[in-house]
Amino acid sequence: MEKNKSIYLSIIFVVILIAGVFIFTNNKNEAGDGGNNISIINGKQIITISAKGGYSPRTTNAKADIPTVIKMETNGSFDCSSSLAIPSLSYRNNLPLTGETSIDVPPQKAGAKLQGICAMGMYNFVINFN
Ligand SMILES: [Cu+2]
Repeated sequence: MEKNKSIYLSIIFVVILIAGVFIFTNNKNEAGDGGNNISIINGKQIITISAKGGYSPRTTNAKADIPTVIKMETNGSFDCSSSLAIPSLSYRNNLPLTGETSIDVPPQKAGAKLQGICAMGMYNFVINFN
């Protein structure tokens, strides 16, 4: 009986640990969401997204109906997130290992959604226009 109890406690411990890691990782991904990565300069909307071991922020809520530039920032990005495709813009490019790459985006309609994805399809980001 004592043995069953310790197995039971071990299982609870592991479940709490996994839940903790999951919550922590989610919080990290949400950081920067909500328009912090957007600035408007001379009537142009600049959306900054970093590419290194994935994309950050994963979700951006942007304005519809204005000219937009996506500024991809890389910084020693040796992983495949530097190999970027944005299918709905027919965009495909190998970003420099370190640097900034501007991608011109025509004004998007409200409700439009742009998805960026790495060459192998394991990392992605989404920009929602509203
Ligand atoms: Cu990839």
